[in-house]
Order: sequence, then C-alpha cells, then structure tokens
Amino acid sequence: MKIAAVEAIPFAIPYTKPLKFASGEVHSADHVLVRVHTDEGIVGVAEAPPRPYTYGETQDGIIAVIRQIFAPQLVGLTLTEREVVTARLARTVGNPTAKAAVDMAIWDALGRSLDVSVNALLGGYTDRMRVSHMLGFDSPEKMVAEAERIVDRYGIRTFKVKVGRRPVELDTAVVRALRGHFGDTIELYVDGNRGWTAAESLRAMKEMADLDLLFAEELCPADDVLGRRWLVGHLDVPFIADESVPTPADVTREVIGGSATAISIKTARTGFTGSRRVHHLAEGLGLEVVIGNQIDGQIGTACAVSFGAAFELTTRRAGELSNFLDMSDDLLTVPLRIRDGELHVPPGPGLGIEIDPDKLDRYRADR
Ligand code: MUC
Ligand code: MG
Repeated sequence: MKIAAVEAIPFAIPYTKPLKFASGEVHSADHVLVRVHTDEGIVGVAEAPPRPYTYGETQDGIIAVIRQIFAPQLVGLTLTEREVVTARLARTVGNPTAKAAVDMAIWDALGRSLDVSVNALLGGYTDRMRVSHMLGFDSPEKMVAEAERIVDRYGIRTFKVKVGRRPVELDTAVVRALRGHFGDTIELYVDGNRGWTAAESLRAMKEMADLDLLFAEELCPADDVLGRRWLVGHLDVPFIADESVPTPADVTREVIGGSATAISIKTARTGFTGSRRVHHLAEGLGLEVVIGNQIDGQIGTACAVSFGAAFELTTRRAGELSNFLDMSDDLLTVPLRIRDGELHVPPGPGLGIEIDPDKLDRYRADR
C-alpha cells in the first residue's frame, strides 16, 4: 500500500481560556490537519500545532513545507518504509511539528491498514495515562480556583505551573498558594519556558524548597550554557529539557553537557518515530521522562496518549494531556474525555479517532 497524497489543511478553533506563559500566549488553535492518503483509500490523520515563538513554525509555513518539500518526497513510498520517510524528512533541519504530524499520520494509516492500534504497534504497555494539567499565568487566587475546578471536574491531581518573565515573587506565591490550598493531595512542578536567568531560577527554586516540587522544566535558556549547567548542578529535583531538545541528538547534547536530567517527550515535536528514539535514549541513560504537550488539540492529544501509554517508562509520571480542555470545540466525532484524572487511548485501529466532516467544514481556514 503506497502513499498517494499528503494533505495539509489549516483550521482555527478559539480558546475559551487563553493559555499564557513566559514565551507566548495562545488564544486560538491555529493548527494544521495533516491527512495521508494511500492508493487503497486508507487515510491517516494527525495535527501540527505551530508554535512560532518556540520553533519559528507558523500555520502558513507548515502548510508550505508539507505541500512543497515533504509531500513530493513521500508520495510512492509504502506505509512500512517509515525509516525512509524519516531519513527524507531529516534532510530538512527544523520544522519539527510539520515533520511530526506527517510521521504520525503515516503511523495512523498503517494501524488502520493492519486493523491494529498505534498504541499496540508502538509497545502496548497499557491503555491509559494519568493526566497532568498546565496552569497558565494569572493571579495566585485565580490559579488556585482554576486548579480546584480541574480537580473537581476531571479528578486531575498533577499540575504544571507556568513561571518566568514576570516577578519571581509572583510565581513563587502561586506555587505556595497551590501547595497551601491542596496540601499533599496534588503533585506540582514548574515550567519557565526560558523566562528566568540561571540565577533567578536558583533563587526561585530555593524559595520553593519546602513546596515538594517534582521537577523544574526549562527555567532558563539552554544557550546560557555554563549558567544552565551550574543551575542544574545545584538543584535537588530533576531538570526537564523541553524546547531545548527537539531531536534525539539535542537530548544527548543537553544531558551529556549536564544541562538537563529529565526529558519532555512531545509527540507533536518528534512524532512517533522520533519520540520512540528519544524514549529509548532516555531509558538507556536512566532519565526520567514526562509526556509533554505542545498545546495540542484532541487529535494531538490522542497521539500523545497513544504513545505515552505504549511504554512503561512514559506511564510512570502523569502526562500533559489536557490542554484541549481550554478549547471551545474540536474536530473529532467522539470527543476525548478525562475522568478520574485519567485519559484512555481511544479504542480502535490506528489512533482510534475520526474527523467530523461538519466540524472540519466549520473550522477550516482555507475558504
Ligand atoms: C510547554 O511545556 O512549554 C508552551 C510553549 C511550548 O512550546 O509548549 C508549551 C508547553
Ligand atoms: Mg515546557
């Protein structure tokens, strides 16, 4: 079965609650739906979420690179030639979410053609993950109220608190207020999106030393090479590399250089093929991993949970699988549901999801 066409369709779905963090903010899911068509009529899907302030990709740029550069190199390959796909995409440096979406849509098509789930193809460790929710910038009172809503409504008990690029005292007050309100009934960690210097990061982490944080993520830029190494050496919690590790080679560089001690695996960034490489590398090095979220919609979240639930290592920690809760709608016929703090892998072949044609019609941004 051969790849006959690769489609890239822009869509836009407003957020009911915009997410704000140190490197940007998101008010609308201006994503790209990627569909891989085979010559036998099977269609695999995935979504690419552009994050211009992180990787420089835009919705228009993703569409252009898929249509003009990637699709012509992939048409005619079979669904099982995924390493050929990977090698061809790797000729282009960058464009991580465009590459990842193409890769995942091919895996979805493969699963559908074999009548097997992608989760089973990848490893099939379990069918669900515990969920971690991201709390964007707001006042301490509003962030505690939001966490309370998420606990009550979805049973989620792990929170990643966005910090950085605003007064350090405000960020630490948020984390202190959350711990004060919930006591030891929730897990907490912080993500700076490169918003602090190394010295600010250490000051903040010392100030929060009594708050029992699980991790610190990307508090300062990886390009502050010695500063970040110094910071990581002074911390007594794992330091997660996120946007500094868009490829397995970056993981090696950051970890061997002493600038990271844990890894965020984002299927939106490394697809299934690259995420598997990152997973195996992390396992071999004995690193903690967290399934991260590139502020994915439900298609991307189905990808993340299919991958995260496929391996033992990725299920040890709650996965970031809930950003879609802040969106006003989505494209799936059967929406994802988080219950009792868990998200199940959608049942069925491939990713187990279907695109609702009416919803796609309503939200597509190319007409
Ligand atoms: C995260 O973990 O950083 C925000 C920016 C980005 O690139 O990803 C999100 C979430
Ligand atoms: Mg992050």
